[in-house]
Order: sequence, then C-alpha cells, then structure tokens
Amino acid sequence: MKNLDTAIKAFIGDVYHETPYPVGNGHINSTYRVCTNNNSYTLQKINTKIFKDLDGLMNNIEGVTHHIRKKSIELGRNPYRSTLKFLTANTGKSYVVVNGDAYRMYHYIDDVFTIEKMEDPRHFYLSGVAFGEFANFLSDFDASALSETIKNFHNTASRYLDFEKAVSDNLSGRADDVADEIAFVRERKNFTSMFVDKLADGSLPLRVTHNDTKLNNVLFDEKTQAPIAVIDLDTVMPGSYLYDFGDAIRSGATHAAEDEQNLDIVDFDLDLYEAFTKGYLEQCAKSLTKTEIELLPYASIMLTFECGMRFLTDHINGDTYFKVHRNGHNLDRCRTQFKLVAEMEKNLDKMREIIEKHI
Ligand code: ADP
Ligand code: GN1
Ligand code: MG
Repeated sequence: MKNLDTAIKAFIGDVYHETPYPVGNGHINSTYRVCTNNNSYTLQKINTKIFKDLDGLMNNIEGVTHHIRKKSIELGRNPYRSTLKFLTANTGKSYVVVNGDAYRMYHYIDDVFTIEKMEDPRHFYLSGVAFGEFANFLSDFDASALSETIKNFHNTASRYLDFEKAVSDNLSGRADDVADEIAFVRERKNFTSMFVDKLADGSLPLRVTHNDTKLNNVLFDEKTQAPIAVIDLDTVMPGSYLYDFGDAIRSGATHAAEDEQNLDIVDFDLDLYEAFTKGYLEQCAKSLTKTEIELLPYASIMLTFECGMRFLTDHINGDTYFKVHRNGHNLDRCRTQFKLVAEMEKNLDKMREIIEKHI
C-alpha cells in the first residue's frame, strides 16, 4: 500500500484519498480505483516484465487517446467518457516508478460496467460496434508513430516457435502431462503462418489495431447500456483487423468463462458470433479489402488457437507470464480455448455465410 500511496501523491499531490481497492480481472497489470472527495481515478501498476519500454508504451497510448478524443468531440460526444484521460505526474511524465514498480493514473469513468462472461447477445453486438468504430477512428492514425510494445505479439508462427521451445526446455517438468494438448497444437502447425505470410508479402494490409479486444475491455454505460469507451490500450500497435475481430469472438462468442473447468459447458455460439459480426461490419466493412474479407472466417480460429497455445506455453514454462490464481489455471484456460477451436473448425462454412450476409 505504501508504494501505491507514493505513486498517487506523485499524480494528485497530498489530497485526501480513500484506500485504493482492486478492480477488474486482467491477466497482466494490476488495476485499482482511487476515490478522493471530488474525483475518482484508476491507478494501474504496469507489468514491466512485459512492457519494458515505458516511454514508448505511454507515448502510444497518449497519441491514440488524443486522436480518439478529437474524433469524439467532432461527433458531439463527451470527451471524458469516450476514452482514457491520463494524469501527468510531478516528474512531467505520465507514469512514475516507485521502488522499481511503474504506475500510471487516469480518470475513472463513473457509472459503467464491463462484462466478464457473455449473457446477452445485444451486449456482444454493441461491443462489435465499439471495436468496429475503434478501427475507423484509428484508420487515419500514423502507424509509424507507434512503438511495437511487444514484438511479434500476434505473430502466430513465432508463438508456435515459443511453444516448441517451452516443450523442449520443459522448465516445469509438466510437458509429459499435456501430451494431448501438445499434439493438438502440432497438428495445426502449418495453419500458424496463414496470416503472417500474407502480411509479409503485402497482400494483407497492416492496420492500427487494439490487439486485445477482450470483452472486458469495453466500458458500457450503466444507464443507456451503450458502449462508451474501448480501454486497455497497451497493445495498440500496427496489426491486422483479423486480430481484433478474431480475439473478440474468442472471448465473447461463448457462454463459458475463459477458465471454465467443465468443458461440457464450453460452447461456441453462432448467434453470438453473428451478433458481434453484424456490429463490427456495420462500422468497418466498407474499409475491408478482398483479402481481409476472405480470411475473416479464419480469424477467430487463429486467435483462439494462438491464445490457447500461449496459455499452454506458459503452463509448461511454469506460469511466468499470465497471472494465475490456482494450480493448473493456465492449463484450464488452454483447454477452453482448444475446445472452442475444435468447435469453430466444424463451423467454418457457417461463419463464412454469416460474414457474407453482413458484408
Ligand atoms: P488489464 O490490463 O488488467 O486488463 P484494464 O485496463 O483492462 O487492465 O482494466 C481492468 C478493469 O478495470 C477493466 O476491465 C474495467 O472493469 C476497469 N477499468 C479500467 N479502467 C477504467 C476506467 N477508466 N473507468 C472505469 N473502469 C475502468
Ligand atoms: C491478456 O491483460 P489482459 O487480461 O486484457 C493478454 C492478451 C490475452 C488475454 C487472455 C499483454 O490480456 O493477449 O489475449 O490476456 N495481454 C497481454 O485473456 O499479453
Ligand atoms: Mg483488460
């Protein structure tokens, strides 16, 4: 708590504040809400093992939020509720380092909710609208101004190499217990280069994308139920629309939690798939190229497979990347993802039909 208090003081001075309390369920950073007599803030401890270039990271986020704020004002929206607004610390920077830990602070957006597990298709449709609009807002953002905060983030072929290294190093000694999951990944080795090859030869355009379009990264207004802001902007980088579409489907087109242990209830729901697809394509279909449209049905398979492979890699490495809250947590997460991949593979034609219907 002492470090948190020192960080808070660096941003708001010696103002009375209640004890910060944790919010959210992110796997990487630690997020707290801080209330003073007049204001409410989000304090975030940045995972510096993962985000090493803090200046590059915050520069990206400030550039992107500035751009989105400008567009929101042009549309007559409340700029304080449309995107994150960061505070500047007494060091002149938008982050502070306290005893080796890095913190940033921004305004808490009041009267909002986030969704951890999908219940209502309408919310998923609206999150499609939010991410489709996010793509539009950033379509004229200069990608060369962005640092690559995590190299090869959605390079599935390079993630496959990380996985093979984990298996051969077997640091945790767990590789022998996950032979079925390892075989599942290896059977799909050739698939891993489908998008990256096309990005490399230029047939798939590079876009400014969010790269972590998880359901709980959209804030919804409690009163109107409308999606108001896309948050968690650490991974905004040059990427592909296929990543954002695919990762959103991964986290929202199922009724099960990402770490559900009962695989019988892990379903891939085509109605939810259609709800998101409709919202997303209403916003950005017009800017998609022919190649993007052709590859879109594969996007959720690729991103779900990649995420499951990353969970498995971390399980074999001994849980060094994602936060875990129980033994085998990463393996449970891996298994839900692979169950979804298998279901999605069976429904490829149906996904293609839905995309064609809404394009
Ligand atoms: P993580 O990287 O840990 O996922 P996020 O930036 O997504 O961190 O924040 C975690 C959670 O905290 C969100 O899902 C949301 O519930 C809540 N949250 C974060 N920022 C705000 C904000 N400005 N206003 C309201 N809630 C927020
Ligand atoms: C992490 O931070 P969070 O929980 O929004 C991860 C994503 C994964 C996701 C899986 C920087 O996102 O790539 O898809 O977990 N973020 C990073 O739930 O690795
Ligand atoms: Mg998040």
